Amino acid sequence: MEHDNPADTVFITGATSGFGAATARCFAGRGWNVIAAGRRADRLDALADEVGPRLHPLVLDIRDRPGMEAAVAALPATFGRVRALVNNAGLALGTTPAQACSLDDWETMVDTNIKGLLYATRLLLPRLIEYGAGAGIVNLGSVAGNWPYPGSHVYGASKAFVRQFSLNLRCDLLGTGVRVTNIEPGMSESEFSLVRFAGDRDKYDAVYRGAQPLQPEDIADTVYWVLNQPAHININSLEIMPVTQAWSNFAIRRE
Ligand code: NDP
Ligand code: 8X3
Repeated sequence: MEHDNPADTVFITGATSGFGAATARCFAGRGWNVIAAGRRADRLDALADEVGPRLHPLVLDIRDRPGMEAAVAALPATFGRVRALVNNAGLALGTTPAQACSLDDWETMVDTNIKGLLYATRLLLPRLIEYGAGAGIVNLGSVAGNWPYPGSHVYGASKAFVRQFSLNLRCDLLGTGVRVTNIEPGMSESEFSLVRFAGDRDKYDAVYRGAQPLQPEDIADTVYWVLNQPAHININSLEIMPVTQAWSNFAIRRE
């Protein structure tokens, strides 16, 4: 049972590639208005050309709090009735062990995955609450927020923050009708691994070689499904892996 309303708007962060771009196409293709946010203006322009006037490109850096405040305050009226926020923008930088990796990279992950997500959430909550029943926030967590692995340190911890923040938000939003979901994907094929390995194509290929990773469209369809459940249903969290991925044994250091 779906509740599409042509006047409904979804605000998607990180819409220039991967999950975000696929989600923008998915919602626009089903009649929603889409605010597509990200830093790369050329990508957003191309998406706007492809999708048409249903898509409002919004060039922004989610780490820039004053810029975020100004952008949300200046949303055009036709895109102002926001029913859904997809907090998707995020990144992992490297898999170097904690004791050797860059403090700048840690700060970038915290500023993007945690603080940027907080800015978008807090700034859009009044509009979502005004919409009421049927509104929702979908956060892009990760299996890395649930399970440890070497080199995940701040990235995984930032996603654990997103998971707990999602659950805590539900408590505060009780009675507003606004739903909150944390989607926790496993290995997915996107620019994520190019960003993580600083553009190293060999390392990117090695991540996916011989496996069948999730595709951005798989996650987009899941986001769409979550946000189009009947208004009385809240999907709290969804952990999704490709069939070709599973857990492994504990590591043991032996002398
Ligand atoms: P991509 O690298 O393809 O997309 C990341 C998006 O985030 C881009 O659109 C990028 O846009 C945007 N972004 C990054 N930093 C900023 C910023 N400071 N301001 C605004 N936008 C920003 O990766 P995915 O699509 O795979 O990842 C999307 C989300 O899903 C992330 O949160 C990621 O952690 C999570 N995830 C990914 C998994 C995977 O294996 N791929 C698995 C589990 C979770 P731009 O650079 O133009 O600003
Ligand atoms: C991305 C999935 O396993 O590379 O969040 O951390 S993983």
